[in-house]
Amino acid sequence: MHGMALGGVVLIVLAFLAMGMLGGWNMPGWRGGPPHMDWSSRGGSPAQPTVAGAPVVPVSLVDFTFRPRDIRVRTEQPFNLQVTNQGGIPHDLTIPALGVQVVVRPGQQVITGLQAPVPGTYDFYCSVPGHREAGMVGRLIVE
Ligand SMILES: [Cu+2]
Repeated sequence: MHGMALGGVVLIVLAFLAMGMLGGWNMPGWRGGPPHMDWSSRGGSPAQPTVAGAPVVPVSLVDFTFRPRDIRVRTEQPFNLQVTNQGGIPHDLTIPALGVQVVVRPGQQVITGLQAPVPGTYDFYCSVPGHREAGMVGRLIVE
């Protein structure tokens, strides 16, 4: 009985989290992005659930760079990418090759669970218009 009740609460919490993310994506500021952003048609990919017990890999978004710019992870090991926006405007962390886009509002933090892909270097950037050109680029290095 208790287990079932607890499961229900967890589901409700997850549902609220999901709604919050969807709400974030529907912010008016995010509409009308450049046409080359194919994310805009479906609102981008929401953050993935965190992986219990996996290491946390922090990265900060600032105006206009990533700290650190090189993120190193080990292959065949899931991790939780903890993205914190320390800037004054919305930013995101987009890894095209992995289909990842994490949008974070100023002062907010989003943690997304990721499965480290095959070894290699995966470029990421902020897809907010002009930010990539301003230097918001980095690399996820899987070794
Ligand atoms: Cu940005």
